[in-house]
Amino acid sequence: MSGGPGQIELTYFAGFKGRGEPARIALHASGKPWTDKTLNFEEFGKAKANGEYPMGLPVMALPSGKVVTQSVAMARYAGKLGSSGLYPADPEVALVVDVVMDICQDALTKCPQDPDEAVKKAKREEYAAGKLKGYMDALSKMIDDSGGPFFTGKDLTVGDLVFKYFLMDMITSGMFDHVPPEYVKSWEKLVSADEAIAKHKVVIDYEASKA
Ligand SMILES: N[C@@H](CCC(=O)N[C@@H](CS)C(=O)NCC(=O)O)C(=O)O
Repeated sequence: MSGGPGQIELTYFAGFKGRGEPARIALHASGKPWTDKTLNFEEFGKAKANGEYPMGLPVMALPSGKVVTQSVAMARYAGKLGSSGLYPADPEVALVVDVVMDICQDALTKCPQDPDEAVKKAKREEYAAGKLKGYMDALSKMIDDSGGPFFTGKDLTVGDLVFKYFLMDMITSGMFDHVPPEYVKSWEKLVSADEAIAKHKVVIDYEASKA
């Protein structure tokens, strides 16, 4: 990986995949030069106190000098660069990718919070049994409809990456408070898709580039 003035720079938290990883993988697959800038929580906290990153991370600096936020938009942009095909050219296939990414954003952003831990636990359990289950069912049906292993069929897209790193990894790593890692096991198709994504050459090549 390389970078510099006039090139792409992605900034996200050090040691975290989450909302940064789909764009990182797509940038790597694009073959374009880019820089992976990471901040630890202390560095982020200081920068935020100074008025930087008002919308949080990730942040992407473009070759034009423009700086943007919004992880899904970045994944989509990165998927269009080069010839990776990670964001499909066909409008209807691209729409399916966008639907997956928007469902995953909804699943995260509608997740209830509460300062009282007992109330948060109750709200999260209700969410897992209700709305989140609905999102998981919808995603599973999309794999059924595509024939798998991925959301648009046999080709990996940024939709698959967003699904894995925003949602599946978040739950299976235990970071989704009060939603247990084994929750995902109720959706066999989603577990299989997650495994197929992890084994895809684009992901393996990216991982190897970090080693
Ligand atoms: N809609 C934004 C949300 C960004 C966001 O909330 N990022 C989190 C980390 S995943 C963050 O930086 N939180 C700390 C903050 O906003 O100060 C996106 O998808 O990029």
